[in-house]
Order: sequence, then C-alpha cells, then structure tokens
Amino acid sequence: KQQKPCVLWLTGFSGAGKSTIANLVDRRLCGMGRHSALLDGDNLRHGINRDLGFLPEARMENIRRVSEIAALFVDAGLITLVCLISPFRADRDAARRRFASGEFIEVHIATPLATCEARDPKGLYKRARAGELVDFTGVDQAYEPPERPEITIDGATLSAEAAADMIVRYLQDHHYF
Ligand code: GGZ
Repeated sequence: KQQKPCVLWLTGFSGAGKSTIANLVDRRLCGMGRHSALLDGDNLRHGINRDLGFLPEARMENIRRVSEIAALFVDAGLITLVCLISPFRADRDAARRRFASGEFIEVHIATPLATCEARDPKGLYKRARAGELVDFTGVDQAYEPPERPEITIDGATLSAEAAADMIVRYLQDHHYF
C-alpha cells in the first residue's frame, strides 16, 4: 500500500490528551495496513533524553533530538506521531524546518489548561501548585499556542476517538495514503 511519510506533531499541555489520541491514531493506521511509529516525550525522557530537565534550553534540546529521530523514521517511510508539550513556538518552528514542506503536520491538542488541571491524571499540577515541581508548563512556565497549526483539536469537547478520527481523515483528505 502506498503512503506518504510525514510527522504528526502533537503539541499541548500535560494532560491535554496527546498520548491517548496518538495511540488511537497509531492503532487505527496499523489496522488500515499503514506503517506508523509513536515518539512520546514522557517515555523518551526515561531513556535517550533522561539527562534533560524542563528549563527552556533543555526543552529546546529535547525537541531537537526528537525531531532528528522523527526525521529518521520519516526517511524509513513511516507516518510518525510525536507527542511533546513543545511549549515554545520557536522550537516547534525549528522542528518544522527540519522537514520538507508537507511532511510536518502540526496538531494542536487545544485542551484548556483548566480542563487539563482538573483531570490531573498524574497529580503533577497539584505538585506544581504546591511548589514541589518547578518550571511546570501552564503553572510557572509559558505555553505558546500554535498560530497556524494544520489541525486543531478541542480536547475539552471532543472524545479521544473523535480526535483520532479527525487526524486520520486529515491524512486521507490530504492524500498521505
Ligand atoms: C512539564 C513536566 C514537568 C514540567 C514533569 N513541565 O503529561 P506527562 O507529565 O506524562 O508528560 C509530561 C512530560 C513533559 O515532557 P515533554 O518532553 O513533552 O516536554 S517538552 O516538550 O516541553 O520538552 C509531564 C512531565 O513530563 N513533566 N515535569 N516541569 N511537564
């Protein structure tokens, strides 16, 4: 089956639903006989990026490394899903420049901070508010929303399944497969 390799770059707050949605897309693509791969910031930070913290310079390096890995996957022909908070516009734009035009699809998982904080699946917001975690995105560090993302998903009103449908449909409509 023909497919055009690309990167789906999911950005948004911690708890926005990036990993849940990306896992659904990954499974759906597999079920359709497509070849995909998933790079998740939280997982990579336990291995290749375990030396990096959350200061802006460390996030920049995190994003640079992950975009290089994603480029290798794209060269291998995969539809590559990347889940990173990637809060700073300049870092996401640098990642975009690493790819050919049409290869980089920015997906804003635009779940409002209040919703993410109410979900708080790992209790991280609670710890950040208590001052036990510093440099936490949305609490004491900024999140710069994308200005022209290819896809915007309202994670507060859309289910993860509906969000995954939207992403798969985008790929079909734009002839990635
Ligand atoms: C943001 C933090 C922090 C701080 C720990 N700020 O939702 P999670 O928990 O499971 O995944 C988040 C992950 C963020 O890593 P990224 O590689 O996506 O960030 S970035 O792209 O900005 O480099 C979160 C957890 O790490 N976590 N401390 N201070 N998120």
